[in-house]
Amino acid sequence: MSMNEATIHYNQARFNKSAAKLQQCPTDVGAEVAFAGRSNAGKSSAINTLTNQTKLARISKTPGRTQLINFFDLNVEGTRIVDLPGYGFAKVSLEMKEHWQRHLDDYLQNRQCLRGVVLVMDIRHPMKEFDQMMISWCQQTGMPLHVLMTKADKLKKGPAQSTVLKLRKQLTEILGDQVTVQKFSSLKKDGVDQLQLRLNDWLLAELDDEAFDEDEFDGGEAGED
Ligand SMILES: Nc1nc2c(ncn2[C@@H]2O[C@H](COP(=O)(O)OP(=O)(O)O)[C@@H](O)[C@H]2O)c(=O)[nH]1
Ligand SMILES: [Mg+2]
Repeated sequence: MSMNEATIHYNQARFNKSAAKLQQCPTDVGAEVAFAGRSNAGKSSAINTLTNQTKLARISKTPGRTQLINFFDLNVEGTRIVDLPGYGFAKVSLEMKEHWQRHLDDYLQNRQCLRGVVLVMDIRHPMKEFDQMMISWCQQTGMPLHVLMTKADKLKKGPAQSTVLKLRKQLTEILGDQVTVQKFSSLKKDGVDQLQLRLNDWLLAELDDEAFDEDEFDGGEAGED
């Protein structure tokens, strides 16, 4: 057990702010995890289910905010979850799409406190173009990736499980242990514990490391001299 007693209570997540560009994001310190996914994949529902709140995603759905990056603070200081803008809405202009893409790129390329990406896919429609784009980006940057195959309640247990196993195998071949894949259902609240454990790993890792370093220092272990 680590010395660090911090526990994240996801149900205490609170809206912090929306950002239209990188300079408007909260100060780039601490640790955050970003949720990405195609429009309608089930991202907002997943965030609601994770936090056991209905208000959070409503905030992200407020007109004008759907194309912004929305930040939610967690109870452990400096930890956040981030709702990235949905992708694939047909009704916006090409110009808007390009603006959005630059904005998202900017965030992904520059955000130092980003610890991992949760990529939300509809289990019935995995690996669309946007998903492949996010996966290549994670591969190029070494960013840890957790794939949430949601709406699992729409498939029978056997097919749902085999879809997960197949994608896990495929992605592990490319990304090794940088990637994890799970099934999820917001409707059935299935997979919440597994998601929380993955997020805890990312969000608390650094805090644990700091506690660990301190332990070693206090322990006065012999240095190499
Ligand atoms: N059956 C089922 N429907 C879901 C699930 N998650 C989301 N949905 C539905 O899928 C639609 C899109 O969900 P939403 O969370 O708004 O997707 P977003 O655009 O990715 O944020 C809505 O009608 C949801 O009710 C799920 O786990 N099971
Ligand atoms: Mg949404």
